[in-house]
Amino acid sequence: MFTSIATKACLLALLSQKVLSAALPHVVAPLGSETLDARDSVCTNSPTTRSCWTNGYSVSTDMDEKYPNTGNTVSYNLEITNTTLSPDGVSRDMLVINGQYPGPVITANWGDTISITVKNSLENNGTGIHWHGIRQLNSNQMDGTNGLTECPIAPGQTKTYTFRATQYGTSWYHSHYSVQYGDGVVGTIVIHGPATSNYDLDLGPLPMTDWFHTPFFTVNAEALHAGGPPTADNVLINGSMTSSAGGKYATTTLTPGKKHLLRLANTGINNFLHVSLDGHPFTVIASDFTPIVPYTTTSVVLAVGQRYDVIINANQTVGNYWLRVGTGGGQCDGPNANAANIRSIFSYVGAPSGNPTSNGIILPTGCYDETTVTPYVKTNVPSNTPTDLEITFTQTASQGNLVQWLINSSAILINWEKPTLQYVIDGNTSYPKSDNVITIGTANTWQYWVIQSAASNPELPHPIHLHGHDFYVLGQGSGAWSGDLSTLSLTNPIRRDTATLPANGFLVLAFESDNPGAWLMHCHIPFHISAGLGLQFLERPGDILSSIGDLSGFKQGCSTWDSYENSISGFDMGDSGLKVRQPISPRAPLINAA
Ligand SMILES: *[C@@H]1O[C@H](CO)[C@@H](O)[C@H](O)[C@H]1NC(C)=O
Ligand SMILES: *[C@@H]1O[C@H](CO)[C@@H](O)[C@H](O)[C@H]1NC(C)=O
Ligand SMILES: *[C@@H]1O[C@H](CO)[C@@H](O)[C@H](O)[C@H]1NC(C)=O
Ligand SMILES: *[C@@H]1O[C@H](CO)[C@@H](O)[C@H](O)[C@H]1NC(C)=O
Ligand SMILES: *[C@@H]1O[C@H](CO)[C@@H](O)[C@H](O)[C@H]1NC(C)=O
Ligand SMILES: *[C@@H]1O[C@H](CO)[C@@H](O)[C@H](O)[C@H]1NC(C)=O
Ligand SMILES: [Cu+2]
Repeated sequence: MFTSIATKACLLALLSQKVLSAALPHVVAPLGSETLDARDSVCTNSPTTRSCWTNGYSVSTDMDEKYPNTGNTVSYNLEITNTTLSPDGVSRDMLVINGQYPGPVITANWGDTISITVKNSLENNGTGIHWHGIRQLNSNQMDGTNGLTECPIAPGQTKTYTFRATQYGTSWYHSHYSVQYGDGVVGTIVIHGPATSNYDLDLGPLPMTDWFHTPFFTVNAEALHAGGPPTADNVLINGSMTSSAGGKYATTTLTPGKKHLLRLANTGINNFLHVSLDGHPFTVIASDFTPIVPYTTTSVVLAVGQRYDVIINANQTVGNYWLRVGTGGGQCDGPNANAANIRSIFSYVGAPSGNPTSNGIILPTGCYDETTVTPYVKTNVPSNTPTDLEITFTQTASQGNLVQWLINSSAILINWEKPTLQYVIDGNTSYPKSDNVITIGTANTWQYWVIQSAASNPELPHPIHLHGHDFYVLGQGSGAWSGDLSTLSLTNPIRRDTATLPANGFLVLAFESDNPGAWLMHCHIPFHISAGLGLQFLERPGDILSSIGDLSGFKQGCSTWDSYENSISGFDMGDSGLKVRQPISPRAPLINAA
């Protein structure tokens, strides 16, 4: 669609980008006063020219509109198995990828095609992998969302997910089969691309997650009937932590005098995570997949699903330094039994062995998003009135204190045997009410939503994640949104794939209908999506089949899943609570999402 640019001049890329932008209401600004090199005539990425990429692409490129065609395909095989591991010294049954936890880092270059074959070697669960934050442009059936874009992968079966890396930066992938990722089916994604600040070395991802010692299906089943969030046992940093049973601190090596890129990701369940490194401020250069104007801070906070790319300058005395991680504090995100002791070690080459003795800041607490986030590529969003999405909460004594989170009075509950794409194939628009389908018919228009959490709800924030798009955060605050359009932030608003709906507050979002598909939007806390806090945008159903092409994999997947599910008498979907209403039913709790 985009003419290839023979020259390597980024300036030409910028010009061509502006022409392309005319088709959409994007406003792509020229480079500002930042001391970057994107206008270099030879735009080759190097430690001193990280804003450049190659072949006319740079950090100034609007990746919603344009991305390189490398012609390369990177391939991975992921096998999901049931095993026993002890990430923090406490041994437990886990469901893991390729025998390791976390799973392998999926690494590609911006513009590559990624092809990942997932084999389900579990005995008693389906599976399906979602590639968090990946836009899946015209590849909705590769989104890995059981019950929307695919049937689960049955035991013994495989599915190959093929999609384009249209964005660059840091993300993660995880099972979208009920709450399975809480038992270990998680890994990280690195898409190499340009950056808004220079660095020498890429340390790769540092995934962090709150952690339970009890199998997560059990934790979730109890949470759905409990009076508040369960207490997590620990937080794992890069898959490791200490506990009274042993374990060890994860270690990351720093090279003296070098600037290091570190890719922080909250791959967790319930806890917000505040992160700092003793003696080393962070220069933050990306939030989720969005490059941002760099800012420097002593700590960052990540909601579940969020990522920050930060640069660490190893210019301190050669030695060992603590990375400190704290939670929201327990009032807003659920208690964590080891919250006061979460650390990992950053060790300079040449440092003596032994634990650090460094001093650091007292970490902030609370559950909120970073606010000093300004996208590097500027987009202005036209003003318009958002449609209400009302979040309410019920706990029903007659159903064993069943917890439900509802959107416009409906808790999402999907059918693994009949994903939304099947409705599209059938031309059937009679979606069950509890599928929470919102149809968006018109192409390439702005869609506006205000997610409003009722004043009577439990005082919990919700990290809201949208599949298939980065959204723009036009408003975010406590209490009821005033409805005053002049309060919205429309000039280069924060753009990302996960943002916090404050407790009893509001979140105003916008995105463009530029990607046909069934896209889930949901709270990323497994307990909450399991209790219903999700909906799906069925975006341009008339354009979906022509955009996604071959459906043989989808059909084959549903055929093997249906045989599997029907072969088990009284197949247990897990306790979504709604089991009380439908004891043996093909309707599954959509969990987790992400
Ligand atoms: C994992 O193994 C345990 C112990 O054999 C079994 O109870 C459980 O059902 C297995 N889980 C899955 C998802 O196959
Ligand atoms: C998945 O496996 C776990 C055990 O590992 C079990 O508790 C759960 O019920 C299974 N759920 C489904 C829906 O298959
Ligand atoms: C995380 O752990 C893996 C496996 O040990 C290691 O290769 C990687 O370098 C670690 N990442 C960081 C940022 O320390
Ligand atoms: C070390 O690097 C940080 C971050 O770039 C900078 O703020 C600080 O001034 C540097 N310190 C020294 C001693 O050079
Ligand atoms: C949700 O309910 C509100 C209040 O009744 C209504 O204004 C809004 O249109 C509904 N949203 C959708 C997507 O139907
Ligand atoms: C449409 O879907 C509904 C809900 O699954 C189903 O009951 C109905 O039979 C379907 N209609 C057609 C024509 O397939
Ligand atoms: Cu939530």
